[in-house]
Amino acid sequence: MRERAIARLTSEVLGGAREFLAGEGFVELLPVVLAPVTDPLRTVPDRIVVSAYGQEWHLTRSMIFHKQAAVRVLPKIFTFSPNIRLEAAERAQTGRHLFEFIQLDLEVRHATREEVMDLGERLIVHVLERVRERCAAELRALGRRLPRWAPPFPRVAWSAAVARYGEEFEAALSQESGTPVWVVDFPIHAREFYDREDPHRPGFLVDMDLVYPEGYGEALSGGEREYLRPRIEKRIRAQGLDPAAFAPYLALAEEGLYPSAGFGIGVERWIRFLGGLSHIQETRLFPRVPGWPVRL
Ligand code: ASN
Repeated sequence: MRERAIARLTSEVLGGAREFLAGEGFVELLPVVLAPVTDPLRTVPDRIVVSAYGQEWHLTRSMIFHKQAAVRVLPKIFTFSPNIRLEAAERAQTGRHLFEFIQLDLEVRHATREEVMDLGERLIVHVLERVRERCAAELRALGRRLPRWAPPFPRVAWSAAVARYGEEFEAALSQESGTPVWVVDFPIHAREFYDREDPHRPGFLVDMDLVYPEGYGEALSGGEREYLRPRIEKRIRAQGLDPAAFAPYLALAEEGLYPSAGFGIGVERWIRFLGGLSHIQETRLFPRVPGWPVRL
């Protein structure tokens, strides 16, 4: 039964990720669901804001600001974070979008992009091998043959990917690639204000995405972070956003943030890839697909 196989595979992914990260010295934090400020995500303009106790609360779109706050307390943290992103209903057809999903979000104090890319490769291979080892029956039931990967994965600069495939390069890159592939050095306009601008290449960011092969699209996204208050404020303004809307985060930056780097992996997309599933709705017993009816 597919539902049962996918649920067991999910459990191995969560267990495998926890096992790997514990071995790397990470501490797991409990997630935040409601917050006074959340990820701006300009590509997803609609948001859910609720009023309670005389103030407004955002449903978490990502825990990016909380991750930067958390590495003030512990050097290596991760969390399985529920994210709500009100994607357009047309995105139901991509097979890759849920409007409620879980992201494995991690952050490392004083880390560089290179260090978290290396970590990401080892994490993904660890989980792939654990699933291969422990989910043979489930993979058979799903008709999935897993690939074998040997890091380091190839890299392509954002500008080279655009030159080859155009601005919507992700699908073609994913389709053509035989291994996961890194896309690095996004231009400043393409991402949110918290990714760090490269001090040696103004206008470009020290960030990255990892794209799955076989047409499954984005696996993870992250980078180094801006951490100095004046720079953060400048980046907020440059994107036409109002610094007042980010007051709690700017207050924290005023107290002092560490340099850090990290990334988030969409858990349901990971399961979709590992299970070879055509639509992400199969990854959840209670999926939230944009615009689609729900049973429970
Ligand atoms: N988790 C991502 C990061 O670490 C942010 C996001 O999900 N938008 O950069």
